[in-house]
Amino acid sequence: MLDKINALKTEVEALQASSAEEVEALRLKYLSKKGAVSQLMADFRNVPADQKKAIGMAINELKTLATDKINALKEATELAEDGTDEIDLTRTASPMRLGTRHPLSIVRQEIVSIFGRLGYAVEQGPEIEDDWHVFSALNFAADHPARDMQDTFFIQRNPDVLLRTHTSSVQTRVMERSKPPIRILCPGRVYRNEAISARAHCFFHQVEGLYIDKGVSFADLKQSLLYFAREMFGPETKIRLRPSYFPFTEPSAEMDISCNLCGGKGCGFCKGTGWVEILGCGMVDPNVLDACGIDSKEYSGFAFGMGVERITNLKYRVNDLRLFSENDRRFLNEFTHAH
Ligand code: 2NL
Repeated sequence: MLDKINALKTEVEALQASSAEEVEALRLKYLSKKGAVSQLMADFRNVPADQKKAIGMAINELKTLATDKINALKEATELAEDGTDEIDLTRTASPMRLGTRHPLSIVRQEIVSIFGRLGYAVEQGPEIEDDWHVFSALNFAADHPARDMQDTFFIQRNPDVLLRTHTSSVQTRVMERSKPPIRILCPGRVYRNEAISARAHCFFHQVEGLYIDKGVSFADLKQSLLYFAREMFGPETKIRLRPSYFPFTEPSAEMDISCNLCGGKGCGFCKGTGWVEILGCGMVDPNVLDACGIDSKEYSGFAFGMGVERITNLKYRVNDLRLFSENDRRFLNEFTHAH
């Protein structure tokens, strides 16, 4: 009988299992009521008294060995089934969640690309500016309301260090340092001292454009902006210009496009008018050219400015400005396939 027990010990030590079912089969085979160990216990009654001690110990050892071995196999197969102790190198990689471009970047890039096709080069400049480049060179009167503490952020209470309120300051700098022809596009962040709401924020993004050369006319402005509107909002888009006022342009106009929601019939979005405003524009005021060292008798130009948020709202129907700066993934992920 000892030989039989020792043979079982060797067998048990060599046990292998690769699934929970196999482990359970082994448990039944060795440790259940009808298993090998119980069988030995039953046979134990017939063991002669002088051998009972040795055989009893041997059976107990076998039982402990089988219990430990089967428990170890059980643990190992459970780990393997969890996938935590083994890496399957043949498995396809899990799909990676790609980041998304910010909607304002998508739209800014599209604006830059459209005007790029008309020959406009991108220029950038500082966000912290001085009075001359933001206001004085651009024909803002000394008492113009935009210079007011209420609207502009000043830095360290110094009236000559301020956050730009429009990207025109970049154009001032380009005009000062270069000779026409000038054909530039200035995308950038601008700041206004306003209470934050769904419709206003203390910063927003602008793209301004400037074209200066000999003989540039209002007809050039109209045709360039019509091209932009059709590229941006579709070939059926119509434009209309309404007279307006800006300190740096004369004449000035605001441009509407035919409502891209109802196609111009009139709907809630365009308040029944069939038109929505998208930008401001005009012929550069001769005072601005002269202030920047460009002879207004020789050269003329047009300029325009638009809010990137406004264009994005029109294109993607975002109705709350705050969404653009909260970086909520649920919002940003909507633009995964936009570009
Ligand atoms: C708007 C209107 C505009 C300009 C910006 C400009 C710049 C220079 C000279 C003349 Cl250096 N004009 N910029 C002109 C007309 C309108 O912006 O509604 N922007 C959001």
